[in-house]
Amino acid sequence: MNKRTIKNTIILFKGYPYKDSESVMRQRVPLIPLSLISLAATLRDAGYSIRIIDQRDSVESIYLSLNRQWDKVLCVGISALTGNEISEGIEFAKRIKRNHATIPIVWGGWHVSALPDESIRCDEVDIVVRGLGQCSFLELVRRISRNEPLTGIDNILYKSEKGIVKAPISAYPLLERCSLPAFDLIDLEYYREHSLKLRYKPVINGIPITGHLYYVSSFGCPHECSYCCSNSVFGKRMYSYGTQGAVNQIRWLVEEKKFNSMSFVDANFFVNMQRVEDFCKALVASGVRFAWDAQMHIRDVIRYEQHGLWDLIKKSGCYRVSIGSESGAQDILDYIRKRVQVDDILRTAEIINAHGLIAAFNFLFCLPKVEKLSHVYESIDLARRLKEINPDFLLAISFYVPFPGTSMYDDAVGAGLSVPNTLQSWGEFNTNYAHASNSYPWKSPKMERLIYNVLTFFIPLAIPGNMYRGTLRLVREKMKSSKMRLFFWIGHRLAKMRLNHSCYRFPFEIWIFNYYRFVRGIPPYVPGGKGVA
Ligand code: B12
Ligand code: SF4
Repeated sequence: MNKRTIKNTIILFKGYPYKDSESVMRQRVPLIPLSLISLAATLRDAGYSIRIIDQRDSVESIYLSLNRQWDKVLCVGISALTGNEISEGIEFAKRIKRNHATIPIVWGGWHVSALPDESIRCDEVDIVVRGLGQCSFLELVRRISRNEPLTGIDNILYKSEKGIVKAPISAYPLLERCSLPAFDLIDLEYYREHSLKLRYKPVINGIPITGHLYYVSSFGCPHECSYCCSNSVFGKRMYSYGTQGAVNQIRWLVEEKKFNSMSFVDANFFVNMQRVEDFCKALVASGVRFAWDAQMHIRDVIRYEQHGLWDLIKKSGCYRVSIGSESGAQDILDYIRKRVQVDDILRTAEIINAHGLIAAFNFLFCLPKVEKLSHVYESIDLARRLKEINPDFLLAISFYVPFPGTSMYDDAVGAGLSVPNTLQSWGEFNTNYAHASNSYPWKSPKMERLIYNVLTFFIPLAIPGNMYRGTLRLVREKMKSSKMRLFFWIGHRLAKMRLNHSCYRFPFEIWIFNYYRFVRGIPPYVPGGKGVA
């Protein structure tokens, strides 16, 4: 290496979450690397040169494309969620270790933050950064560039000559002082074009959608749901970017880059009411016209109603909130520490409906240790009542997949689940319920079938909505043949009878429907796993 070469480049890498062969998306739909552009912004502003690797190619071709740049590389940052992203990260790191052994490899993201001690033991990991990367990573990079010791940087673990050093955990500095994600460092047009493939609704609130984007304005959540590892990654706190800066960036993304639909993927966007009020007011004042949706906790829906904030939220472009209702059984709500009553969920639905927004209610099933058939029936009853409030409400179902760093994960292990104990083997951990659940001791195919049949077939057929998914009215509009219309009408009546009598045995309608799918070459349904709050 030329002695005068300045090592100023940081390579940021994130693999793809699904193994191609198991992909529920069936093709590589590019996922915008939010974690990488969030880290990149602060580093770039401090004068470093950033190379983001955004999953478009195989690890092999990515590695080769970097061929001439290695002399300038100061360190490599790898971001990974549990599962395949780890495998791809390790594969990439192995190649670097083989040929450029002195380049430090820093890992961050949800998995290594939840299991830092186990992760740092992996040969392909030199340093682990826990939680918010924007803050610790910059200081880390500065020390590496000056060849200084890493002592005194909180929230990291690293390998030293004396062994593994574990720095204390502390609250992060104010995120308001950090630079906003560097969207300009990636090929936004490429993501915009692909984003349209995922939309099933081309017009929202009268706005023809030209691009959909995940946007993040805050991190962390003070709640303690027992299936979610937010607390083990960010603590029970919440950190947010400055409001006006985020609104200016959103305006640029909408007006210049044509992303006029956004999902705020904050862990819990609405948790700080003052922040949301300021944010929505700033959006309205900016005049930006776009459609957005976000996750919301049941208690926040009620709180916002008490403070009269719903009209403002709607005016700022919100058209849908996703609610983690999870269950209609109080026992289960208590077990998952949702800290709400079943009646609160119904009240939530009334409020959202009264303000003319759409809610997507997520139900979580197949939990270890506690779940009984009677709980499922209670959830079915709740789901039905929610759809009766507004047939356009969406019902989303998730089947529980255990993730480390949560208390329900400990219950899953207690219930006999055998789990990996190295970072490498976590890379093989299957995050897709349909593939993984055969190894779950609490698996109940009978319960799964009931849930799937009722929530995705009988309820939508009995109480059809019209808005976002292909439910009955929409299908009927499209149907030309009167014979098909008759079939749907019969199915609708039968589904209503089933709901009225809670009778779901011998679901011959589904058998006929599946036969129809089979004849048409439509693949069978694959249940998914728990994703977000
Ligand atoms: C958008 C999203 C998706 C998208 C895209 C995922 C992707 N791979 O990009 C889709 C819809 C595809 C998806 C799918 C799934 N998801 Co998801 N998803 C999210 C969501 C809502 C936002 C992620 C995001 O982009 N955040 C914004 C970025 C900026 O934050 P970040 O990644 O945390 O990065 C920060 C820090 O972690 C850290 N950091 C991250 N990487 C690095 C690297 C270095 C070097 C450093 C220093 C720091 C660092 O610094 C960053 C900036 O502060 C999160 C919940 C959340 N609010 O974060 C869940 C979440 C990530 N998903 C989750 C799950 C379970 C899933 C699924 C498994 C669900 C399923 N069963 O099908 C699948 C498969 C995901 C997988 N295992 O790879 C879990 C992950 C748990 C885990 N241990 O991995 C989360 C955390 C939800 C939850 N609360 O449980 N998801
Ligand atoms: S599931 Fe949602 S509300 Fe519950 S702790 Fe996680 S982020 Fe917070």
